[in-house]
Amino acid sequence: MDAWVCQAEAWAGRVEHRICQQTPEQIYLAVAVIAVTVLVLVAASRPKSSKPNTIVLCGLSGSGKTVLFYQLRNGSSHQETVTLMEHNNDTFVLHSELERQGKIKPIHVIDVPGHARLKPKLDEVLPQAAGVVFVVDAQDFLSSVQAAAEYLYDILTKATVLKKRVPVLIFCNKADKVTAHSKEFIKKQLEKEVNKLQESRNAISSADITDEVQLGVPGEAFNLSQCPSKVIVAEGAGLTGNVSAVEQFIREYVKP
Ligand SMILES: Nc1nc2c(ncn2[C@@H]2O[C@H](COP(=O)(O)OP(=O)(O)O)[C@@H](O)[C@H]2O)c(=O)[nH]1
Ligand SMILES: [Mg+2]
Repeated sequence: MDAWVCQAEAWAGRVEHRICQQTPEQIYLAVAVIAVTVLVLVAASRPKSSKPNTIVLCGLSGSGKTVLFYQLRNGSSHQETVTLMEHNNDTFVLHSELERQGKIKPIHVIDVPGHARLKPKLDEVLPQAAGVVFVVDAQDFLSSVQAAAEYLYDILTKATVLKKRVPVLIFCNKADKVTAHSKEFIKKQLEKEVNKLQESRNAISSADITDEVQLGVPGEAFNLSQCPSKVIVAEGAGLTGNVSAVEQFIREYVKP
């Protein structure tokens, strides 16, 4: 044991002697090298922050989600075996980016069927969402405006969407049809319907006090820009490949 202590003391003495021989610059440099090495090692050993790369496609049945899904993935609207209840869920590089050089981050896209029976699926997928694409049938819009507004309201008031301010793109689909409504019209109508929904829900909930979420500013007509989440309205057509608004939205929130 004594031999060990002697040995250690001799070593310490030698190290001290060596350090004394160095210039202050050399000592600073050595300390800096050690500090940088430690920092690099700590940074490398930390788990990588996993930013969400999931985009949720939702909207009423028939709005064009599945066609949009194939357009984003395959660059064509051609669908593989489709059954009504099946949902498409895949991770891929956008078709429009296949030609691009370098490493491109793939995107996880989930097509949530609009069928009411499958709505619980939304609660399952929304917590992982980097963005939501809410598809609206711009041609057949007026016959389904109430249902569409209810669905949109549901999404905008989900706790996870509010908390994480998940951005939402309202994609007015089927713009290839001459009779399709404009995105400005659709936005106004949806706001009007959401306003009505909010008023009727407030009337009910003020009777028995609940902690119902309030979208927008009390006493003011509802406007999508009042939502905590960023809500964008754009138009296009999945069927004809006019989906650049969706691709831009995806790339804004899932960086390549
Ligand atoms: N004209 C036109 N029809 C579309 C477009 N997108 C989808 N459709 C049609 O709308 C119907 C429903 O599409 P689908 O993708 O199955 O809707 P989903 O129920 O939301 O998945 C199909 O007949 C599609 O061919 C579009 O951009 N333009
Ligand atoms: Mg579908």
